[in-house]
Amino acid sequence: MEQVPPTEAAALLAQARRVVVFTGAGISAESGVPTFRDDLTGLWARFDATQLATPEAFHADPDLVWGWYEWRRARVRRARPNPGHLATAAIESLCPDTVLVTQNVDDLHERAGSRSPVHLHGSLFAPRCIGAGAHPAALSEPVEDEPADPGEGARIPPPRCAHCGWLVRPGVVWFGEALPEAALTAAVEAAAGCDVLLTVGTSGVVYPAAEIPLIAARRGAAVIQVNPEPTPLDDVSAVNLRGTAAQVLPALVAAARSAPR
Ligand code: BV8
Repeated sequence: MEQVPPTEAAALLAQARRVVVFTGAGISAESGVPTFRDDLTGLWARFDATQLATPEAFHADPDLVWGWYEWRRARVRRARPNPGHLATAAIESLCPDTVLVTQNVDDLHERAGSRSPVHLHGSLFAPRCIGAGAHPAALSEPVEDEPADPGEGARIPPPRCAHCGWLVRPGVVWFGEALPEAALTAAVEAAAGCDVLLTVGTSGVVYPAAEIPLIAARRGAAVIQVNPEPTPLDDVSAVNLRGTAAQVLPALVAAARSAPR
């Protein structure tokens, strides 16, 4: 794929009628939220995320897995959206027909002002019971005298469903589980119809989510990648902006605002 000079990225974005922004864990890294590539610590150090984020891990040791998600939820609650999240929300104003598709389970896009991100892998803030009813479960809100952070490696017994008594599980998509059909359909349709797909902070290795930028490229969209490291998406990207989300995205949006439309 011919590499277009970075200054062209702003022109591509300015002239786009339909935009998809596709984000991964990297966009939340500068908010202090660990990515999936980061090594796990504490009790979880002997695992990698792809082993813990599975139904088998939860079945084998619900306290260990629920503790990991409570620790992650506490990290996200303490985090703030970074300039990368804010610039992503600004793109939605620059180009009204923008669809934000995220693989992330945090709520930093929403807290940065993005209207309705498509969450392909669910949310840390939507636990549900494992019973047939998949009843939504209330989150344990942090109370003043409780430690804001349950501590790395905390084993925490998952709550029980108030409706049916089954265990409550995180409301995320684990490895080996199907993605929510409506979210995946919306993401595929947006990718198939966009002029520009901006992919930010993803290693592009987890499927079927990793298919989204490829669908856009196959349908002739210009893919712009923001990532400090090379990824499998380098080959389909018209522009590879080697840098971090918080550094690159605000500059890209500012340049797009002043570029001819
Ligand atoms: C499924 C939620 C089938 C949980 C996650 C082919 C087709 C279909 C499936 C497969 C397939 N091949 C293999 C599979 C199986 C599997 C898979 O893809 N495995 C991988 C490991 C090979 N896929 C699945 O299991 C999926 N389900 O296929 O079901 C099915 C169908 C019908 C019925 C039943 C079953 C489900 C996958 C979803 C798993 N859940 N998250 C949780 O969060 O706990 S995945 C999780 O990891 C993320 O959500 C994300 O999607 C993925 C990768 O993370 P990234 O976001 O890319 O982040 P990562 O850490 O990897 O990389 C960070 C990047 O950011 C790096 O590139 C780094 O350079 C960059 N970066 C760092 N700092 C910055 C930065 N960039 C910018 N700025 C910075 N500051």
